[in-house]
Amino acid sequence: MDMKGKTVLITGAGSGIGAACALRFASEGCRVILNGRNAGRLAEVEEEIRSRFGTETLTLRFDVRDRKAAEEALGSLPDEWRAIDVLVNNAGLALGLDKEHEGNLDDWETVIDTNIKGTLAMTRLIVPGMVERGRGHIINIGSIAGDAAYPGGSVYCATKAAVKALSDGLRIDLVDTPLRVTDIKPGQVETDFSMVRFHGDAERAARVYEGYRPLEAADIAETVWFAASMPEHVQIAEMLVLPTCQATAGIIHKEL
Ligand code: NDP
Ligand code: 8X3
Repeated sequence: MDMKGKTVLITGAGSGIGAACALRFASEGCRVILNGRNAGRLAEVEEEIRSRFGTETLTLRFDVRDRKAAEEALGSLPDEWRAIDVLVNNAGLALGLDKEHEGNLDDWETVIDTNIKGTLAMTRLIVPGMVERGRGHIINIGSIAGDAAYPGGSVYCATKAAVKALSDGLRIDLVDTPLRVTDIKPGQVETDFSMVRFHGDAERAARVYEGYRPLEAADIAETVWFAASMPEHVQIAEMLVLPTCQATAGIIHKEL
């Protein structure tokens, strides 16, 4: 479908998959609303979009866990930015790789609040407008982690299983509308994800991607773009996207 001039809101757009999605949509003439918490990183993405593509962007800096802040930020949108066509619920994280009976409850609360409640709040705030306008696409960034638990991943995996359930449920609830719902489920993508997961331990984070070629953020952005740009009668419900050397969350062929 013709995406030129469409308005796309991407959460967690200051880095990784979110930033790559922002660039991909902007490269096709979409107007992108960038969300995240880190003003500096968002400004860099905004600048790159302006200099490379010259398309319009707008930054809404808020924490997706803060419902009130999200509501206020969306309420502050100028009229010409209000009709959001595509919502990419991308903001998310894992913290730690601990056994379920040993991990840090505060970290887990952050993960649950961001990945599940943040996604849900954004959906609740933006989808009613899409329904009123009779058009819109919600693209949630799930994970292979949502398909099956792996050692030390139980809470993160549970949140991504929840993203799948929220996506499936929303698709059911919107079945009598022209809206589309997609769950993109990446395997290993080299981003800041592991640095965040391991609380800034760069060596441990780098080891995650050693000995094989992981996906790049741009690979996932391509699949997000694909889903968004398909003809209106085509709904990509779900896409599991892995590096060629990955078979399951735990089975990755590495040459170390
Ligand atoms: P990054 O850490 O690069 O990106 C995560 C982004 O989310 C950051 O820009 C961060 O920005 C933002 N974010 C985190 N918490 C919040 C919050 N509370 N409010 C607003 N923004 C927030 O990692 P990825 O790009 O890899 O992760 C993007 C998504 O992809 C996540 O949902 C992740 O679970 C998922 N994913 C990643 C995979 C991988 O292997 N990398 C595989 C499968 C799924 P800031 O901190 O500045 O707010
Ligand atoms: C991120 C991929 O396998 O580390 O969702 O959980 S994994």
